[in-house]
Amino acid sequence: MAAAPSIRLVLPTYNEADNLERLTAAVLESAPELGGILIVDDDSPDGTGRIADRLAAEDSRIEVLHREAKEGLGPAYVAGFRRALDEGADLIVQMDADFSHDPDDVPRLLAAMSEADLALGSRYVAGGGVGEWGRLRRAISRWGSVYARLWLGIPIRDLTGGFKCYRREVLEVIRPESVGALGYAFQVETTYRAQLAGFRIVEVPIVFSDRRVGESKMSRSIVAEAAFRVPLMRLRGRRWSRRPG
Ligand SMILES: Nc1nc2c(ncn2[C@@H]2O[C@H](COP(=O)(O)OP(=O)(O)OP(=O)(O)O)[C@@H](O)[C@H]2O)c(=O)[nH]1
Ligand SMILES: [Mg+2]
Repeated sequence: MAAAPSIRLVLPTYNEADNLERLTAAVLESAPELGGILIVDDDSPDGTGRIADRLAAEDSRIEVLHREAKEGLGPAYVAGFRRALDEGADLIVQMDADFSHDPDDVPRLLAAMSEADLALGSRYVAGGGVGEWGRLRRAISRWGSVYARLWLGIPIRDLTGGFKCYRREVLEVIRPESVGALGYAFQVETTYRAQLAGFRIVEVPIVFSDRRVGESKMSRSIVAEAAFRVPLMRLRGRRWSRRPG
């Protein structure tokens, strides 16, 4: 029998003190096949990092990567992916720590990996959706994905989501450390590179809920970054067009 793949969850946190403990417990319960959770905390002022240390001391499946300052989601993921790869992970899951991504959806995302190299939790395929978001937030997300899809000419419906599972080879080929984006554009570019490199991408319907506790970190600059980076991705995309070796 083949050995079970080693699966790690990378969980970026910034001021998630009221969510983190419940979230790690819920994920470990719903997806016991997870080999470990790597919390990547950017020195959250609300003490999330200390909570993470306590959780790690209590449960050997939990580990913490402390970073010195808030640098944005992209760099936090890059650091987390690097650590997960160095530790030999075969599958690397990423999700938000604010319960917008349902811990009970993790097993479905993992199941999709039997026929995919990259599985995306998707709000914009049949069966997916968003919860009680305001009209503006809804429109930005929806039209952001359409905007990116039209520029990039790829069939993915939800390009900006942050609930994903990568096969390690994908991260080795697309080199997220060279993406540079901080916000949603990071999600778009990693998926775009994977598509151009010929990897199999599957969208798994999810319902995304608004964060229940904690403050929103969505900002105008993150949306603007995505708007200007997407056309640049298209221009530079050719170099990623190769099939994985
Ligand atoms: N390490 C780290 N984590 C971050 C940073 N920015 C956001 N996060 C975390 O990344 C995940 C997604 O960020 P959110 O702030 O929920 O972004 P969003 O879902 O677009 O917006 P809101 O839910 O409205 O705040 C959450 O777990 C955050 O705590 C950052 O700069 N560094
Ligand atoms: Mg959120």
